[in-house]
Amino acid sequence: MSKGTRQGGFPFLDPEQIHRAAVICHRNADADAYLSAYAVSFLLRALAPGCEVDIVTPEGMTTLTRRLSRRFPHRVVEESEEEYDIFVAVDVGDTELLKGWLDKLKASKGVKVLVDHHPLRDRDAYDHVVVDEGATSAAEVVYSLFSEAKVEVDAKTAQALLEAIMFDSSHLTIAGPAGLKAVVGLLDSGADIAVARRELRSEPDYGEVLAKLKGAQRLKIYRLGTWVAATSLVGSFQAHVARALLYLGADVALVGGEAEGETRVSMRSTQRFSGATGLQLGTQVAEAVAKKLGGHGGGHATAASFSTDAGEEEALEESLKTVAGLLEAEAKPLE
Ligand SMILES: [Mn+2]
Repeated sequence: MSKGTRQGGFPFLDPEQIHRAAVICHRNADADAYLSAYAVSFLLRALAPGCEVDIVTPEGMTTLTRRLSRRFPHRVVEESEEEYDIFVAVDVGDTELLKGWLDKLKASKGVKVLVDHHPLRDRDAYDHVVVDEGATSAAEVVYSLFSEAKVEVDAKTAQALLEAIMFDSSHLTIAGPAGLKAVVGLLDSGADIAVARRELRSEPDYGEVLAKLKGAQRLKIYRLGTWVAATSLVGSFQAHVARALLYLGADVALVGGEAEGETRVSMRSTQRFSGATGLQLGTQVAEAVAKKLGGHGGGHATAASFSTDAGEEEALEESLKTVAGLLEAEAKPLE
């Protein structure tokens, strides 16, 4: 297949018309978003030699991503006045996470493509979508574009995709058949799994460490029927603390705290809890409590958060009450 006449698949326009491209990550880009974008950039430059690619990270990137971006360097912009011939959004989920770039996308005549593994939302924002909700990472979906386009992955890009897949699959623990097959292909292309493990290891962030230990110190334990709930209060890193409480064995963890004049509550539950109860923390707890107390929130079945002007004690109590109500149980504190 000649590159100039490639039709139907990615990038969905004549590569000769691609001079400027923007590959957009979700806000505060994580490793899957950035490294997937890095690989999409390689693919675009292979299909349209000479095209210039910006990776866009609205509102920056996480600490780990910033470190990985030094290993996998690329031109990165948070904002830009450029005109682009093509926009490729990767790993974004909700278009809300594109931040200011959603308006830019809407206003542009460029071709808009979504490459993702999140449930498809706001289909209308894009001209073309390549979405596989069964994939554990956006990187797996990006990898499939290479074989479709018959472009070989070089060793560096293979390494980037491998690290993205490992990051989003808890080091392959939850990777599915497609993810594992992609991993084998990437290893064949020269990626190194030992290097990937090392590069994904984070230096401890002592702010986070102290928040987790304080969170454990202030822990309250409740029985909700046969389930165990844990609650705590910390000024920051509420999501990290909630996840840490699951590691300690809680089935569901609710962690609140006040910062910058508002209260934030993060919640996490185990897959086992979610599977057995069908309880959706995002819609049934975070969204519902935020609506009741005034504020906004949402999230997934096992991970959600909300913010409100109500006090932290009240917000946490209301969250616990809501979980208990949905389980038709009474929250019994354990001393
Ligand atoms: Mn992802």
